[in-house]
Amino acid sequence: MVGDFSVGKTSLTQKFVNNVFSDKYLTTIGVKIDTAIVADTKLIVWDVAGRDSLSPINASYLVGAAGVVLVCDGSRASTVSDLLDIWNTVTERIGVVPAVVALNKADLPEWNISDEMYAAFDKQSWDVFPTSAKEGDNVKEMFEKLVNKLSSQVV
Ligand code: G3D
Ligand code: MG
Repeated sequence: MVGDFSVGKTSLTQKFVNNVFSDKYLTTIGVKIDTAIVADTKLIVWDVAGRDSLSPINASYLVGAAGVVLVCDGSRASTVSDLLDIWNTVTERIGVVPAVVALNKADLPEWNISDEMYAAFDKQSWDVFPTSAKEGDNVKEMFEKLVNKLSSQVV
């Protein structure tokens, strides 16, 4: 799970692995590792904490990752454009791996994703899902798509 601080990495992970959403998550320390079985695949989810999910230390957690979930907060434009930089960090570190994008907080009325951003996303080999960790929308679909890409080795 990569993306800016407070975009919903932990909430999406917890919604998927435990199917609960709490408005009172404590900021996690370090990295939390969760597992979920999707079809015949065991998915091991690394949820890295801190203000910068790809600080040099955190970027080392990328090594060995089979794929990434790029998470942004659709109501905060900077977190959306940051995904392109984050993706560059990922590919420099581990190459092009299967990736899905969660445009999270889709339940919020403010939505700050420009047409340019959608066009930039279209150029990438990503599958993009508007998600809500709060209401559950598209969370399962997003993780299942990643697993599907991992199993079929489609980047
Ligand atoms: P992070 O792990 O990326 O840092 P968190 O982000 O999962 O800790 O979420 C940060 C804040 O956003 C939390 O609020 C959380 O409740 C909220 N949040 C996460 N996903 C959603 C969503 O889909 N919709 C809405 N409305 N809020 C969401 P607090 O207030 O606890 O900091
Ligand atoms: Mg977190």
